[in-house]
Amino acid sequence: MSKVSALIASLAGAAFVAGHGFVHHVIINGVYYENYNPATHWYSPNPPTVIGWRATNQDLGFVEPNNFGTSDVICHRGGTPGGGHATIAAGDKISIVWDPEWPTSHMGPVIDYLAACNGPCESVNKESLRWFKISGAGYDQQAGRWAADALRANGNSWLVQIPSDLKAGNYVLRHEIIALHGAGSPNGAQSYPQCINLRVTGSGSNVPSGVAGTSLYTASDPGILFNPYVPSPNYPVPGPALIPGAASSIPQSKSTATATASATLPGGGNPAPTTTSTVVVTSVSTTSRPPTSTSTTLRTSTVVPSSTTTAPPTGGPVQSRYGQCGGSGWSGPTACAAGSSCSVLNAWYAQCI
Ligand SMILES: [Cu+2]
Repeated sequence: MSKVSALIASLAGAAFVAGHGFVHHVIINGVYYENYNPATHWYSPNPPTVIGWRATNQDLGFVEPNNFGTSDVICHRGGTPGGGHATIAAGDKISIVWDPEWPTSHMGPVIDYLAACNGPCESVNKESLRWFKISGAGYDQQAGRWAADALRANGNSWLVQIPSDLKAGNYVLRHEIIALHGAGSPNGAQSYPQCINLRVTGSGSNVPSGVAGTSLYTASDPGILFNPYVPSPNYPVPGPALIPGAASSIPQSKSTATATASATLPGGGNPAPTTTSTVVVTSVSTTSRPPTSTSTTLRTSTVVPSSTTTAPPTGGPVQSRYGQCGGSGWSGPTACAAGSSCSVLNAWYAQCI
């Protein structure tokens, strides 16, 4: 392959990888909580304790319909519970912020479920969770756009309201975008489920019944096997019906963070401060950053390694954002695409973030 065609091939690959994403953080009543970052925490020897579930979606990819009957669909591939949780009052709203920007090509619904943990969510068996749908937005005929487009237009974020009559307790929030750009073909839809541990407070008594994650969808559901390339699609949002009283979505707006908090541990405390000298990169977003006026619970900081390369490449191979750019034995590109830089996560892995 010539150098030119090799470059074209690598750029094409970069474009594909950039078409995916994850929930970078959430904001609850002005408080910013870092989420699990599959692109950095997985490789870190000392990742922070976060509210989000750990998973093996290092490619920022998806779960395919042929796996909708497997546990991978519950809280993404290989999902295991987040080590902490955030607290939210029933009736309050949570802003869920994706990164990088959700691609315009990936049209589809945005769906949110809750499941009671009946104990600490940090040690829950995901197979035991029973999910009920608190919102599910598909194609908005009036606005003429998909929920995923509304999400992108809303600063790449989605606002969800916890039912005001929900019984207090520990719940997992399963937030999901389903990308439909390939859904006209069998096994062509893409599910991006993201799970977050919440402790809900309040005086309600409602615990809606739900279904197992592996029973949410099948590959042949009308909302999974669906051709989106028609005018004003009449799209059936897949999965169980909304719980009584729930709206397909609430009016969307962006949330502003005025403080940052770390995850609360199952027993109620905060994680011990990180005192190691290990480099832990906790923020990769270029569109939004933790506020600098922080509460005392902020425990991690963004440490940019001294070996970071920020100069834009002037030639030679370029790695795309979230791709590998260094580490022991690495012979691939060491320059990073514009907007990202090469950060050393450990001796074996450096990454464009
Ligand atoms: Cu994609």
